[in-house]
Amino acid sequence: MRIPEDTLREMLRLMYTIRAFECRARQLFEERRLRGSFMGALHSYEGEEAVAVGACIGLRPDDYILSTHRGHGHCIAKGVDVKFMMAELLGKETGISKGRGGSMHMFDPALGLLGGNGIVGGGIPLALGPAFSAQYRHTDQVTVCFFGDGAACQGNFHESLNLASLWKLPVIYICENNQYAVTTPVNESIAVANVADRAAGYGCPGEVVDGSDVLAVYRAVTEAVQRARGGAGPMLLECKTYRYQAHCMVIPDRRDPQELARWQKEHDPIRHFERYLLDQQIMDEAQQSKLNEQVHKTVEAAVTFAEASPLPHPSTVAEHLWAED
Ligand SMILES: Cc1ncc(C[n+]2csc(CCOP(=O)(O)OP(=O)(O)O)c2C)c(N)n1
Ligand SMILES: [Mg+2]
Repeated sequence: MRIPEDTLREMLRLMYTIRAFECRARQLFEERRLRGSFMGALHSYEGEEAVAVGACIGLRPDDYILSTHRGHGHCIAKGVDVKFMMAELLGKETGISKGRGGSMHMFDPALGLLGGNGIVGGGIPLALGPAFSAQYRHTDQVTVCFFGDGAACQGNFHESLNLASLWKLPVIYICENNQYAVTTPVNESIAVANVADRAAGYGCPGEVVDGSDVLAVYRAVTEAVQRARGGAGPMLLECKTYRYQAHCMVIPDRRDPQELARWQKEHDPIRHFERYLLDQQIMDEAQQSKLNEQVHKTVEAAVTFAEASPLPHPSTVAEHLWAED
């Protein structure tokens, strides 16, 4: 599969953007927490960038995604402007969810982003809806449903995969196996070696993918999307990955620091892809650092935009609660 060079450069730009956004969001959280101006919890996607980017870069704007509590990477990869995301984090009227949602509830139907979810596994049954709708309307839109290894242990995972497979719904299930659910390691919660192995129980294909390799994710998702668009039904992809930060900003990290250091040294998705682009002479080091600099400027401009934006006016508290708004 030949990937155009512009697409490869865009993949790097998106991964840089996710990392820079997450890093800046953490700083803001730390600075602003006591003033109460940061909305809700914050779960960093640093380390997992290749999954969102590899999965979303080949999707069409009218394809749907369902995100999670750790969802900023999904939103950026699906095309949301970081200034509207930053404004959402600060609860501002200009935020992507008009300041009502915060980190876990970013939503933009125009981009096919059907929302994050504070309920672990909450997006898994919801994905059946847009997938059924696309099948019923005879469009060839697909739905990509992201969830974690912890979410894969919820009962609704089993019910949903069974139904999706039975009805051949166009869903691509992407399990982001970052090895932990808060502090519980996967080998203490999942009986089989791979979440993808469970696909056999639903009569659909399952595949383990290197989640630190954006091209591997892209190839696997492209194949799954082609299948789903062609009416062959769902597929379960398990992307093995690792998060670089604690579960969230208020829970101490109990993982082995050496394990984290090993993942960062051997599997960093950005370093890995930068090296590939250099080796293939698609970008040189100067172009990479210029791109990274531009991304940091964009994220900084997003902070300025968010800080300058107004809070929602109290008189609008009842607005945007229902679909007709
Ligand atoms: C139904 C439900 N149970 C528990 C929680 C608390 N909780 C928030 S995140 C999380 C762990 C989720 O792990 P995983 O699905 O692997 O996602 P990760 O955080 O690793 O990305 C838990 C238990 C919740 N939000 N919702
Ligand atoms: Mg996890």
